[in-house]
Amino acid sequence: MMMKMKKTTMIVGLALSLCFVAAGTMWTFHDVKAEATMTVYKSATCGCCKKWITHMEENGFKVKGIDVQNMDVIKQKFGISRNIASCHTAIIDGYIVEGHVPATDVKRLLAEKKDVLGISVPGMPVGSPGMEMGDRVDRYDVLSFDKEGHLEIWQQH
Ligand SMILES: [Cu+2]
Repeated sequence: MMMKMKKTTMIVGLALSLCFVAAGTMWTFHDVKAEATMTVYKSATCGCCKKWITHMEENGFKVKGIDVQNMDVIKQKFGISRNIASCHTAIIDGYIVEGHVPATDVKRLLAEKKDVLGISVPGMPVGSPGMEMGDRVDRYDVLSFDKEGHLEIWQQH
């Protein structure tokens, strides 16, 4: 009987350590997912869009750029209102990333899995990733938005 109990304890212990290994593996998978392929809709002539894609790639994202004739169609398709719109629209892991959002904010969005449609940097603030112009850096906010059009400050820069 003692032998059997010891064996059970060992099995429980083994199962627990396997759980920790599994949890560790899940974190690794999560990291990979955070760097899932991002699709970026942009116009073919948009230079700052290309620069933003380079910024994302430099931060570990796999990016697929798609050139479209009319970005208004994309904004309508994804329900991006004028007050949060920017030059390019990206989709990753079911989220919308609109405009010159820093890679760190996208990573946080994918990690926290907040119940929002996406995040945006409205317009094209100077100094945001892809909008570098010498030493000038304007302050700007990354906003989160939901289906109802509620906006919240996601991160201040
Ligand atoms: Cu731009």
